[in-house]
Amino acid sequence: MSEQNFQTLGEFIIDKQEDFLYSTGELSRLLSAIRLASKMVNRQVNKAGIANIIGKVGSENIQGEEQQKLDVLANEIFIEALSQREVVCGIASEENDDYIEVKTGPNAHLSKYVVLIDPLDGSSNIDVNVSVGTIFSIYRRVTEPGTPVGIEDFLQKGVNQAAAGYVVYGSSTMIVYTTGNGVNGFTLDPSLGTYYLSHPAMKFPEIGKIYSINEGNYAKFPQGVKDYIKYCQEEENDRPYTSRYIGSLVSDFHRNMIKGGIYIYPSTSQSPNGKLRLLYECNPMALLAEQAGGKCTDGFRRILEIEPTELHQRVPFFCGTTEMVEKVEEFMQKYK
Ligand code: P6P
Repeated sequence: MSEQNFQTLGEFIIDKQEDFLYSTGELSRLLSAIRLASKMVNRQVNKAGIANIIGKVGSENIQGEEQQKLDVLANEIFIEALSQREVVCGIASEENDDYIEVKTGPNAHLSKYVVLIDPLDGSSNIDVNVSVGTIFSIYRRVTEPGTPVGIEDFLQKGVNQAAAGYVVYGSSTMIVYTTGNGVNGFTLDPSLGTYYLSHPAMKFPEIGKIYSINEGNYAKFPQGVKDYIKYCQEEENDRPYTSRYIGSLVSDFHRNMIKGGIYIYPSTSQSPNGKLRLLYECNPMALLAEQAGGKCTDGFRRILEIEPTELHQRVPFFCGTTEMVEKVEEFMQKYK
């Protein structure tokens, strides 16, 4: 089928607009702003190897991680694209210590949405040319429109998300997102700058045989995780499974959703809450996983039901094919 017969992301957003309760077109404009920003980041990611933006800016973010220039640039691009269109009243980012109240014009504070982003997840892979991604999470504000946005607008359970998704800057660039009616994937044609619907109604396969975890931390894992890793490696029934770990959550998740698999970033003896951040990594990926028929927990609790207490809080993360998540939970339960 020739390209012009595929639905574009812009057409899809408009077509699905009536799915949003009391649709005013605001969420559509928000998603369009994310689409634009993703193309601008994609352009920078694709030339990172040659432009002088590679390497470190010498500054650190709240996580104490050295900020790669592309991290900082991606953050600026998304914040600018979202703020200038007054489609959100507030933004929180992995790269910013506190949330941002959007005051670019007379209408921003009337917007009913806030966005939380990890503008360039997996950025340690940038200078070795491995895939990276952007993760976004969208909520309706809980404070009164017209009043200043507050922390309570961001500290919402993941189950309240209005939309969530990611951009994967890989062998091709894709946007994958949900507004609560399934998961759809769009691939960018860079020659046109147009995203086309390439992966409609994405679903985890019933069976998964890929496990993604940084086994270098094996000695620090909880016993239940150690037991599960050994289970994956046993020669029995459909095992051993395949170990695949890119070191980029978006890429590992994307592959596992297409092929079937589980991604685990558990607590360790050094980091009792693991590494991944609840609000702008775990919650959006958890909504996508559940919308695609998968499961996502912290080893015991549904991620989407966790009550947030801090903007940058971390949680252990088990996400993917339902039967694989339930199997590792069985091992975790033994040592509860
Ligand atoms: P480690 C990237 O920093 C990230 O947040 C995820 O994208 C990735 O899966 C994980 O951390 C990698 O962490 O400790 O295995 O290098």
